[in-house]
Amino acid sequence: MVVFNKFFTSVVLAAVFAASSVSAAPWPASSKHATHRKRSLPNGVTFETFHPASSLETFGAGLDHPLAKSASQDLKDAAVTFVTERLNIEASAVKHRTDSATDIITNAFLTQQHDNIPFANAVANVAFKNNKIVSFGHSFVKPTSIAASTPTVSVEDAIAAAEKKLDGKFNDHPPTLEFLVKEDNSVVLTHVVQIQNEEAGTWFEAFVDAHSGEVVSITDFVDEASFRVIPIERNSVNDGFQTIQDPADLAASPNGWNNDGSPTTGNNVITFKGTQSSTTEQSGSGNQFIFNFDASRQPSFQANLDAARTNAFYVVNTVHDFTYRYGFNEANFNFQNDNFGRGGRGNDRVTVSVQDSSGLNNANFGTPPDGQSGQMRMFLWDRTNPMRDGALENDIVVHENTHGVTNRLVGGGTARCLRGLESGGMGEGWSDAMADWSEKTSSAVPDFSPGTYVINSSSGIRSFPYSTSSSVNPLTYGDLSRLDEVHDIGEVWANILHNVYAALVGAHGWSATARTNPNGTQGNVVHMHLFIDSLQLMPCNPTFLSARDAWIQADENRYDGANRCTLWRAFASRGLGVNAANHRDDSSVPSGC
Ligand SMILES: *[C@@H]1O[C@H](CO)[C@@H](O)[C@H](O)[C@H]1NC(C)=O
Ligand SMILES: *[C@@H]1O[C@H](CO)[C@@H](O)[C@H](O)[C@H]1NC(C)=O
Ligand SMILES: [Ca+2]
Ligand SMILES: [Zn+2]
Repeated sequence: MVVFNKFFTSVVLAAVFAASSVSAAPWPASSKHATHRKRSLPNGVTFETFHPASSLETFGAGLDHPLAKSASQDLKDAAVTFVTERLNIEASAVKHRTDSATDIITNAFLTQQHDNIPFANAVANVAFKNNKIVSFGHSFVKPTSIAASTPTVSVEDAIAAAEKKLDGKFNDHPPTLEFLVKEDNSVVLTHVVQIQNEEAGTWFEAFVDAHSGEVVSITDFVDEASFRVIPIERNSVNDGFQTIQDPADLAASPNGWNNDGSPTTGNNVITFKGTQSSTTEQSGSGNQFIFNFDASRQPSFQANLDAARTNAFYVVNTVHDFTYRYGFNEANFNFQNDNFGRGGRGNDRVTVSVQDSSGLNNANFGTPPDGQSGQMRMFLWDRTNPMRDGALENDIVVHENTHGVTNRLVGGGTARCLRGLESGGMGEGWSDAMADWSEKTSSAVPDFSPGTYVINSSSGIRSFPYSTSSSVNPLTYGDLSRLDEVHDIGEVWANILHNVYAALVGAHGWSATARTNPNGTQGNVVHMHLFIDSLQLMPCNPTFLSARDAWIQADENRYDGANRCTLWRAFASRGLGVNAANHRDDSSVPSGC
């Protein structure tokens, strides 16, 4: 406990840690959005997970880092020293886990630790630009007690307990030993093991108390959709197929998407039905995948199945390539089998199961940590006859794929950092916002409704179209006080980002080559840079407020704050003004805007 004595004596810390003393603050019930999430598992078990509150400090043009003037210029050391000084804790309580670099910043990811054992849910991220610190996110805690560091329950017994509780099988991913902070800030020692159930489509990381054998928490890697080749900018079968020559972006996929002669399997993605050996063969040599979709027949009709596997292959590769251009690359935890020696962990291309038999009228995406494949499952929809195939509605495929992007970019590849209710809600929002971005064909910003094809209705699957009109879509930040489901919360965030996009395109115009050229000055290019950059600045389990601050700082980092007022006005127009807090709207902007 010596390590944490300073927590109790420091006055400065009262402010820094106010956010993590959950039990002490008489907050509105909705404040639990940031720190908790309830889940009901398919086997009837319910779990409420706890995620220590996180905060984000941004520093504009940057602070000098503690080692800037010393002999050691090592950013790892600088990050550790900065965190220990800022939080007034011992260096032995901080562990550097990994870092990543973009074209403008370097991010160090750290964990709280005790006896050299990392904390799973108390983490930090420090971003550097030009040798200065531009932002600091963290969820470190002041433990009330810490369990003994040597397990008294074996990992085998922990696996057995997790398999039983979560109704699945251990998947052989190597278990780890980590501390876990509970809601009362007591800290338990846990065996962390992955449990999957292929038929039920579940995939969990279980935290099993290494002294009591109890399953104390989970990470649910699967983002469920809950939705009440077609060129990427078109949406579905209804907008027409087109034969596209050589769509791979060789800057992002140097060997192309697949080899001549090979089926729908490549370095970034494999699409199949049932088992991974059931891919679609080329219809002709030279990477031809030309299948004539027949709308009058069921999805199981051979040409329709081949069209679905081909379209999903095309869309997931396209998302791989354009997000790569904006920084979701090997070193930033993307999905590829071969990383060509450019950092990060490979062997984790996206696996896409089309017409997956485990569900209907839905889709989902399982995002494990960097180095394990993302798993997309696309289902059929039975609202029409013939049924419709989710793999043939691009906004659904892009939505699912984007769960992988956001879960990997926030928190440095652990896939643990969008698991609270509010952060999980933003995960849903980003997924719709990415689909919104990818379907634009001009500087116009029409209302956007995902899921129109699968349910055969122009209203789509959300409550309101995303819109710049408050009468079409009235959602604002303040609605979080009454919403408690991730897709509902996601609608608020996606609508805010729709308005941010409109403001940026209004200010800077629109580029038709944004997907392959990130160097443009146009608004859609700026939007995607800030979208991807901000994910890398956010703390683990961000809130709407810290996410907004990350966008503002991302603009400072990349554009010297050129869009600061544009962004503030757009956020404030939907309730996220400078004085927004505790799910209460505020429309004010900083002075000078
Ligand atoms: C889709 O909706 C339209 C308009 O309501 C209807 O005419 C059409 O038959 C529907 N298609 C299917 C496949 O149900
Ligand atoms: C964008 O700029 C970078 C750096 O100047 C350059 O390497 C890259 O080729 C450019 N990309 C395009 C598509 O022009
Ligand atoms: Ca990877
Ligand atoms: Zn989703």
